[in-house]
Amino acid sequence: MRPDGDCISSQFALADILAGCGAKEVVCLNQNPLPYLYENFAYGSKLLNASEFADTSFEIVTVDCADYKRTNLELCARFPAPLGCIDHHATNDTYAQINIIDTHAAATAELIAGMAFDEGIHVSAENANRLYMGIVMDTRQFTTSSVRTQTFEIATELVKRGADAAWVAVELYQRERFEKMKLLALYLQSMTMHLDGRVCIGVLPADAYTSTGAEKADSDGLVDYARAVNGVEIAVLLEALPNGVKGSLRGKGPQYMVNDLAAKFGGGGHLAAAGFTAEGYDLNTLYPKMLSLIEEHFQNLDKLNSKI
Ligand SMILES: [Mn+2]
Repeated sequence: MRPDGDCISSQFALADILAGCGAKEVVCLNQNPLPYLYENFAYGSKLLNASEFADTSFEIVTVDCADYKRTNLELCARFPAPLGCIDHHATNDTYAQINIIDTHAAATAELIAGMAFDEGIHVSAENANRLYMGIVMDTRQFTTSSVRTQTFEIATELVKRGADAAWVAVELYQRERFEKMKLLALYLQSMTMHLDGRVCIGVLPADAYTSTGAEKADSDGLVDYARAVNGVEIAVLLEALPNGVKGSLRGKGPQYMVNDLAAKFGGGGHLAAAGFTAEGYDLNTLYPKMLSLIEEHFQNLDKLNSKI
């Protein structure tokens, strides 16, 4: 569902690795279309719609997916016992027969690259580019708290094997659609400071996509602009959906545990980056609720800190 760069890179890299190891046929499945930003990384294997895939002679391996239901409900029904799961989300509930979960990995691509290196599996220059892209995306160019020494070691190894850091940067950061910039302008306009400047919230109204011509995936990363403001500790993007609100949360560090806030609306994610979809809300009802939950969250965090 709504695959990000790490997901796409992990899918196509693993498909390439498995094909190289002798798998008869490997296909990649998603229920949403491929974001255009990653189209130059998504080749070599077929990309099919998860809701239509019914060939049960295949085994399912998920990547970068904490919750099996996010692949596609029809797929889950047809393949109730997935063979494998490779992931780095703390909220992964190990739903597969073989679960390879490393919550310290900065990206699933980092985990897959490390596994390939450990096993002495050939990593082509194309695959090195892919895996490098996944790491760059999930670490926001090596700037997240999830970055560790292994992240750099694995990235170095990928560059040695042919990953082109400058090419990947142009692909990811210098090909924005103008419509996305207009969506960003809407978000920036809406940004409002709260709680003595510790919180910045911005919203995208229901007509944000039709008025700008942007795509759904174009909202990825907008919330980082709210977090970029000096003094902001928690940043929020609230996006109106036909029957609810999609929220993205960012903390200025893992100590903000924004996944706890996302969990209040049935979501989850990482300590510094989390999201949710709250059904039955609109922007007018969710906004004040989110603000009071964050206020309460700060009080709890302050209590926690004073105990230490
Ligand atoms: Mn990831």
